[in-house]
Amino acid sequence: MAAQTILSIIPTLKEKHSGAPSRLSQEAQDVRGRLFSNRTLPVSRPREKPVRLPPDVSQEDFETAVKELRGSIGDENVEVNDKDLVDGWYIEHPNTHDAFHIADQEELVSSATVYPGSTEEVQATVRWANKFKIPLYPISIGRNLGYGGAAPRVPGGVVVDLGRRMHKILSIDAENASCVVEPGVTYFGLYEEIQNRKLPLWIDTPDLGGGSVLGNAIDRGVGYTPYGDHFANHCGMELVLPNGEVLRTGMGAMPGPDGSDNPTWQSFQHAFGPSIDGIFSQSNFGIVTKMGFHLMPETDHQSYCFTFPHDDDFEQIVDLIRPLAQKRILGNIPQLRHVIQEFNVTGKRKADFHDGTGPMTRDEIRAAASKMPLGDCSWVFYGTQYGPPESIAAQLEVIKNEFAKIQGSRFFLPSDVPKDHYLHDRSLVCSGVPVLRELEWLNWVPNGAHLFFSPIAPTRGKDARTVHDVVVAAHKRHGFDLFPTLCVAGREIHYITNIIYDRAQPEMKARAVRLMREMIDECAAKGFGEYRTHLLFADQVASTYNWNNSALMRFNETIKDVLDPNGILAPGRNGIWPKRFKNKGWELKTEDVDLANIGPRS
Ligand code: EUG
Repeated sequence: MAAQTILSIIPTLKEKHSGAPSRLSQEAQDVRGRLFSNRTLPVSRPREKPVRLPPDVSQEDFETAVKELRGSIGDENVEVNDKDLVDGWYIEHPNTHDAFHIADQEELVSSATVYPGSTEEVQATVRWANKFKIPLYPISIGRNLGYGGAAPRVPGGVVVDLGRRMHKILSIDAENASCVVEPGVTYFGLYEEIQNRKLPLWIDTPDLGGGSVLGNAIDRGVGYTPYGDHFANHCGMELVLPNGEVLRTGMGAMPGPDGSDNPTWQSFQHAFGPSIDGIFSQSNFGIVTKMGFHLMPETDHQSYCFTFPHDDDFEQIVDLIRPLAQKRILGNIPQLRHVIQEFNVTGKRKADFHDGTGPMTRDEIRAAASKMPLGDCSWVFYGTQYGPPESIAAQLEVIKNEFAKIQGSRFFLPSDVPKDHYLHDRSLVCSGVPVLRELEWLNWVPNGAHLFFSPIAPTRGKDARTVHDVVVAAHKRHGFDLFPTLCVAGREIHYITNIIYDRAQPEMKARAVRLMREMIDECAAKGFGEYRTHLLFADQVASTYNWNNSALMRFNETIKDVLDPNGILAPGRNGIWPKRFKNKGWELKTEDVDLANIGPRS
């Protein structure tokens, strides 16, 4: 047992931009207690290696550079990363490395963290990086967990923690139903502000509410109200280019009268000329400092779930969802989960259901499920309908009639399940209330960490089956429990599987890497690619999008080298390497299952 610390008070949103809202203080404390009691690792260990310097920068030049940056944006706003690394947990998370390290904890670390306080200070930081040829890695909050967290792709890069000092909600326009935020505004923060102002607006939150609204959108994350496509619902950006110039996109490119912001900036995304916003998502072409979003007017809603008895109902479920989603009878992007997830949203451990290290057997899953509120089943569909009650009732009739085609399916409302059942949290998330519930997954194994595999499949039973079969076989080969969550739209599925591993077990981490590498290649061989990935798998995923001699990557690299000739901005992000780094041994491909010594191989 690891009982080694006097636990600190968890910061609230009032105390810290990345804190937990006070309405969730008790829940945060409980979940942290469960996570820490399932931890065998010490809080931190003495560093074995010295400060990781940026590539090709001497100790002396690094010190000169740090001194100069301190002079320009303030001593307290540049921190050298020389202290012990603390993984912490979701609310008290690091900005120095990936809390859920999949390589060695000390491998993917920054040399320093910078805290700019304004767009001008971001510009100053970018100009400084160009002068000293130091790679930057911007984060908003640093909670891109499962995809790399706060870690820079190039060890020794300087993390630009935008959120610490840039976390203002710049505006909320109740009539236009929109807002403009800085990088450090979390879903929690935006939600609480709207409640405080008593505005009849919803935000759209992902499953966990601590992420950056801006950061998640530029990584093209999703949520679960009708406004769930976060990038699609953005409207206008301000960003700093790698040469230090500031640019506004959309209508924001036209000045408003008398030096004001353009009055239609949050009204129309596309404006005039090429639509360039997209190239600043999942890229390393600019640092977004402000971003507008559309907000949904609040409405009545009803969450519910259906269970389906057999694993083999899978194709039929997918085929029944397709027309319902295309016709927009389904109100949001529903989630289809395997029943095994009923266990890990309770905070229980694998050890509560299974002896030994291998995956739970189907019989064990069945036995445990039969004692749970939804009973023995295979697939659980979580949906939500929106609008006036009469219209919700009519929609639900259509949906029930469709799913009744699967023998043994059952329908549940929140009132049918106990107060602590996950359906109640689903109902919150699907009406834009950010929560922490999904953190419970991490209790599955000691020192729980996670990694997402996120392929896109067409919404067609046989195609979804193809992806599912690859994933099932690969998990079996590598001895991992399989936790599929399918976010099903009318034409495509974000097939998300969450690989849960023990951070204290290098052997298990190595297996997770192999599992990822194999799933990426096997899916690609059948034509299925990921929508997003952990930064250490980005090269491999990017290389699967190689139609016509990698025309897409060549185009991206062309843009990169024009915008960022010194290669200072997030080299390697999403597999895009500037010429200074390209083909010098930084890329990590299928054969790179050993993630020690990331960087040029001697
Ligand atoms: C989830 C969904 C995602 C993602 C990561 C996690 C859901 C987990 C649809 O995208 O990228 C329960």
